[in-house]
Amino acid sequence: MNRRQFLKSALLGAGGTAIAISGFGTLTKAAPPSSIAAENNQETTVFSACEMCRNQCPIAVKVVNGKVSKIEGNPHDADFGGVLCARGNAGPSLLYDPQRLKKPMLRTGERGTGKYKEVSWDEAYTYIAEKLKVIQQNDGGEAVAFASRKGPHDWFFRTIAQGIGSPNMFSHEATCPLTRSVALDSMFGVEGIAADYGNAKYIVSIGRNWLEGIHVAQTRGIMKAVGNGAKLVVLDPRFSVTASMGEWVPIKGATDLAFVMAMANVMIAEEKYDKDFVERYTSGFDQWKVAVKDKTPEWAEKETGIPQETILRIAREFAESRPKAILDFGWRTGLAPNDYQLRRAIMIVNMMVGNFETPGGYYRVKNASVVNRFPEMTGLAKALGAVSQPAFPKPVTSRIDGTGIKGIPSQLIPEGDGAVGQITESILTGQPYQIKAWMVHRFNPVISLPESDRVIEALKKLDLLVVCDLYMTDTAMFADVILPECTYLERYEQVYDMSGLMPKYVLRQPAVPLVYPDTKPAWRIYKELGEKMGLGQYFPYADIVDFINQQLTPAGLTLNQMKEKGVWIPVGMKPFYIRENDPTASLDNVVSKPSKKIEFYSEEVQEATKQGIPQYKQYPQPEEGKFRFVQGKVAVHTNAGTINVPVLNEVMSQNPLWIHKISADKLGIRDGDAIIISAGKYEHKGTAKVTQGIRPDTVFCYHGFGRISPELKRAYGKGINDNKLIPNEIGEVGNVCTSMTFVTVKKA
Ligand SMILES: Nc1nc2c(c(=O)[nH]1)N[C@H]1C(S)=C(S)[C@@H](COP(=O)(O)OP(=O)(O)OC[C@H]3O[C@@H](n4cnc5c(=O)[nH]c(N)nc54)[C@H](O)[C@@H]3O)O[C@H]1N2
Ligand SMILES: Nc1nc2c(c(=O)[nH]1)N[C@H]1C(S)=C(S)[C@@H](COP(=O)(O)OP(=O)(O)OC[C@H]3O[C@@H](n4cnc5c(=O)[nH]c(N)nc54)[C@H](O)[C@@H]3O)O[C@H]1N2
Ligand code: SF4
Ligand SMILES: [Mo]
Repeated sequence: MNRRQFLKSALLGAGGTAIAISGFGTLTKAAPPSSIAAENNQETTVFSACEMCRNQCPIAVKVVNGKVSKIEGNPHDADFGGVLCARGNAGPSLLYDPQRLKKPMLRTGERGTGKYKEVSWDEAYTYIAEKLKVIQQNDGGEAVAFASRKGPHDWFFRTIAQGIGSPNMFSHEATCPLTRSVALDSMFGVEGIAADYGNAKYIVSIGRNWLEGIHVAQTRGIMKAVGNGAKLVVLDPRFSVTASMGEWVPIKGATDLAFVMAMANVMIAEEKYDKDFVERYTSGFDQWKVAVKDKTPEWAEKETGIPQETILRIAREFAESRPKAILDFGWRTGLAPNDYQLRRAIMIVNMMVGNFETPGGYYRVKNASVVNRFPEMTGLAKALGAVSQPAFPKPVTSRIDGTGIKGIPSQLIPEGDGAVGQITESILTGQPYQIKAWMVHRFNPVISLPESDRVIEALKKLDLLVVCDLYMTDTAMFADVILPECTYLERYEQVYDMSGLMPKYVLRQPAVPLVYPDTKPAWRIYKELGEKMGLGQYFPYADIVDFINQQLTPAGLTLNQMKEKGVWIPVGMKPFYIRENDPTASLDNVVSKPSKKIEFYSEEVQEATKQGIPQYKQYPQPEEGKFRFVQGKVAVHTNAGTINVPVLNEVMSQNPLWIHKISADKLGIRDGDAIIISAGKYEHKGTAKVTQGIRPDTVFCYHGFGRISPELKRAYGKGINDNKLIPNEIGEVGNVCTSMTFVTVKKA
């Protein structure tokens, strides 16, 4: 498919209906079932799951003569409505990209010089197994760090970590929603809380940009709400596509907590909150009242730069729309060091309008185990089974990031995630102990973690770096061993629980045979590596079909059943909100705190950070001549994952720096000019996009560009790598801090 055909299908919805307001944000609806393709080429449809980003939307893959001709949304899933985003449409372009990794490779030259030789899988496994054995013997399993983007591959990848007794397993989440997870855990005792955007009447975004940071079901929800007349208010230092759909509130970066506390102040002063909800279901309101007592709109105006009348009006409108009002809890949430307190405050204000377990509010994710707590629904859905593994050796030390240690802030870091930015520090400083090897799966630390140069320095110091990816990424180019995975269109994955208002399971299955026969799926790679390392007992499955059967049998399902539609939802169950018909219904089944209360004040947080109730912290604002540097997602790319995918690269291969016209004029910079951006000792070349759509004290670019691996032939050297400019400051609960860097800009 060339660029024109792609644009036609992705942005205009060939044969389907375009349903978004902005070209870049367009979602395309599935075409009606297409007739048998012309010229006797039989078209078949395979129901599977997308992986152009980690949302894993259900898809319908059209296959003609053993080749993927087109990908559409899976019409069997009502939450997604048969709709895909532009990146999902681009799947075939990734699948058939000749620049993909095709064979395992061993490094033959200096790190970063790109000198590799192709080897057999057996040679690659042997090399890794021998190196790890030496490290394990000399330094212990804990000297090996494992980092991956969270997902269904983790069962296999982390089995290696657990097998060698390493506690140092990290997800990418510290760069993404970690502070939100901490907030939800501390208040509800569980992270699985979601928002019912589609039914809301008033939605306030704190930098959540649904039209570019796409999640098909959420984005559709927002569009449905707005289509039904809901008001959308967007706090963002720049004018995002989402802001263009509602009221833009150009807030100063890192001051959102002041805005949220002032909303609470108004709602309490004017008694515009749901007293019954607060009394019945929550604890700690008295402490919260004290915390926000002096946080008036007048005070918040000085912090946020937003007029007090605006804050007052939004607080009133929000409270008056209750309970169908959502103050959004965000997705990429590591903006400032104490971001977890912002997320806690957001959820407290939500609970003040009683928007929990009612339509148009928040709800507990209803997976099978939650549903089975309700007698009227018992048995309609059964939980997936798990492949049972023998006991792993117990790690002999604690983790390098202190996760789980009581009495310090890292007590709050979710065990399965950790503070991934700490790996760089432990390699370079040896503190708290030395990391000697790093196993990386589906993750690109050089571009995704702050301070790229420091990450590279760390990678160069390792005894062993193993990277499993689809491309020769900016991290892979420093690896000792590169393992090529096949794409999502060529593999099965373990069945995935994607429950929302009802239980839901999603299947990924191959649509076509391997395009490059020497690539393999993760479930096979880590099983084979494990066997080579003498860890075979921890992989008790013959193949992935056996693995899936071990999951499905306890759930009363079969693989053939899953293949039919690609998704499974319980027969005879409807989406449900516990308080829809009875606003006093018990929430004991969904609030997982031992107190069974939604905890505004948290003893656990108090113990960890001495701030059991959110307190405001003032951070510096840019001085004259400097700018706050913020970043974000673009609709046609996924993070740093798709910039080299042919059709997506053709649509967008650069990320100019947004700068306000007034600021640009002062610096003599015109639209399209070459510029130099500086932050402390780091510098980056770029081009300027002069716009009115940003605060004059802020600059912005889309994330994921400025790639340094020459093997990414289309993406190499184009655009700005934001993380080259951002220091590796680790936030209070292990999060990255991506909105705290000040830069200067000059004409090149
Ligand atoms: N098309 C597409 N969709 C995606 C992704 C993708 O890469 N491409 N990635 C997925 C992933 S991994 C994620 S985490 C989500 C992210 O989804 P979002 O969290 O919605 O997206 P971002 O674009 O990262 O950030 C949103 C906005 O935060 C603003 N911002 C920066 N600092 C501040 C601040 O201090 N205060 C306020 N109020 N705003 C601030 C930025 O200007 C930006 O517009 O999107 C997901 N969906
Ligand atoms: N400064 C700054 N930093 C950020 C952000 C920001 O906005 N600003 N955003 C942050 C956010 S929200 C996130 S989620 C992270 C994302 O950072 P990462 O977790 O690194 O995610 P991606 O860049 O999406 O992709 C990682 C790698 O997965 C590979 N990949 C894709 N599919 C497969 C597959 O099937 N198998 C294997 N083995 N590999 C695959 C891709 O080729 C890519 O190299 O970045 C974070 N970093
Ligand atoms: S949001 Fe788009 S890219 Fe991500 S899984 Fe869904 S269709 Fe694929
Ligand atoms: Mo993310």
